[in-house]
Amino acid sequence: MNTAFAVPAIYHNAHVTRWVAEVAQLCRPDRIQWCDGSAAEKEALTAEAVSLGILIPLNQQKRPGCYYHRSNPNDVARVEQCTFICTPTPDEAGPTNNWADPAEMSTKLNALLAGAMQGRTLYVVPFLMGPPGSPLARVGVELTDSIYVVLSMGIMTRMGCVALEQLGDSERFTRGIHSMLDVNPERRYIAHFPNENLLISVGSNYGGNVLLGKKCMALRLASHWGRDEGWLAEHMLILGVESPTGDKTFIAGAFPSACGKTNFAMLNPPARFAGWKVWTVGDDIAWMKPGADGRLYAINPETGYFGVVPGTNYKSNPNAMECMRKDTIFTNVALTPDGDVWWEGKDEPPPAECLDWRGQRWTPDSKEKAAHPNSRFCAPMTNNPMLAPEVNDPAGVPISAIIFGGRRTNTMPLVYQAFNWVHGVYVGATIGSETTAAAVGAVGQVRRDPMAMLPFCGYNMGDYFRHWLQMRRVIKSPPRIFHVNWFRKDAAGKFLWPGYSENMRVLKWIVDRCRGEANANEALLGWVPSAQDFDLDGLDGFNAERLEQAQSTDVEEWRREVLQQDELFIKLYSHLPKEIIFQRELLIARL
Ligand code: OXD
Ligand code: MN
Repeated sequence: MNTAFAVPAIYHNAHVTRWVAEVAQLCRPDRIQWCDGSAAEKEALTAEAVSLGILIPLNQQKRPGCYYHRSNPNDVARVEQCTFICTPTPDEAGPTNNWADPAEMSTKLNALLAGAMQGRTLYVVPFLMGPPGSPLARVGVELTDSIYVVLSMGIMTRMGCVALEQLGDSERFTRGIHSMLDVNPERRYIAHFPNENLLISVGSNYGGNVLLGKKCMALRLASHWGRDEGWLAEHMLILGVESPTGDKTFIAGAFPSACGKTNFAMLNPPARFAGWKVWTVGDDIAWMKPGADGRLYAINPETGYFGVVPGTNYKSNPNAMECMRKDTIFTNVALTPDGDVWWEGKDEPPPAECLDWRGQRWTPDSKEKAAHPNSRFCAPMTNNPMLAPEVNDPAGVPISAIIFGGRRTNTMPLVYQAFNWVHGVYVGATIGSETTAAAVGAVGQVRRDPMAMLPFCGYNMGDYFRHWLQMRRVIKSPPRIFHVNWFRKDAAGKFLWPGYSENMRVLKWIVDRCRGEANANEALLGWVPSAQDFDLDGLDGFNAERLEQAQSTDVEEWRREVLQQDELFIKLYSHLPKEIIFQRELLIARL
């Protein structure tokens, strides 16, 4: 090994160094950089990224520490058709995943990786998912040829020495290999090898495909670990609601991509709720394990937000706006002449001219959007004014409620509570949402997205439902389960519910239900609030009648809904737990 490959002392784990040498031999980088996660390293890497044109510094007076990145226009979202679960049999991956034979996929990817890093640097990026010392935390090492990935991993994870310390001499770490290759959709694969605890991602440089700690490890691989070890790895936000008397209630929530999950995780209570606070623990992923007291405890494995930018403003998400004021990497938004960023839905009106996400001149008359609909900000969670102090607690936070939701123009009421855990699992298993720009594909169609995990569950979804059902046995005090829909419209096409900070009213009812302080009526779908139980005070243009409309159950729409569920159930038939089918029967009987 030449001196450029000399290993720093902190890399004393022989399993890591041996594997890096193997991968280097295959990919043949010019250099290896062993990352330590220090501030000096970040500064040097940032300077290098700027000199290479990968990052453009933004106006440092306005946005200190902020940088701008444009992706390849062919590489702007997760690509589910290129995402593979490589289990020994297709049945294990299930019909909702793309399966590939592990040996065949390995051969194909090794051929693509051979010599792929010539002329490039291989960065060794050790990272820790979860608070140091947490029994739930896991270590990964990503080997990548992208500086953008290294800098983003530095924001999204506990990166560097802290991960190596947690790992010690253990060989138990997730191995992740990433090469951009030539960023060609024809050679784009995001492959998961659960049995080898291995991830290989090639041909992309888009966050969801390449920040391997996130969707790939913390959801697709971790869902396997959760199943085998009796815990849950979920596509969920975690928030804490603090009452004026200081009581805190922690809630997890699953919403399909781009349903306003980050907004909800950072909700600012409206004036009506003086003295109430909402704290963010996480905005995307929750790892949840039963504690000794019989409750479910959750950690956020991440340390940053990789959120959708368009539509974010001081009304929809003031805390996210604060997050983006410093030390943030923006990708694919628009660049203004004064070195700031702009996007559709920002508070300020469009600039007279700017450069769009492709780098082309844009004016308000342009037909195309200035920012890509899936443009992102990547910001450290410590920028969030409402970051929960418990976020680094190795024990996690006790979860009192789980909320499922989707983007539905009709059918789904504003809020209802499942009758019990099994019913709640059915409610989560059947969520549907109208598709958005977060993934490649058609926009606006209802897609079944069980527990918002359709693109992220690394094994057979039928078995995943069974695992959820079985978890009831080990959680003595299970969280209450709710379903919400902020997006229902009236006959005139107007949103029924004002949403945004007013979602606090729904949250308040949920918190009160968990604490045994609010009544509910038994309805067709579950327990629902009556107008007396639901705080409507000071809500402009939303009254008890509007609430009734937002809460109404249209039996015809529900007949259609139940029939649509069949599509998923038939697909999963051979693995579908009978409890799910019984719950559907019970619902049909109630209808
Ligand atoms: C995400 C997603 O980027 O869910 O978080 O697509
Ligand atoms: Mn997500």
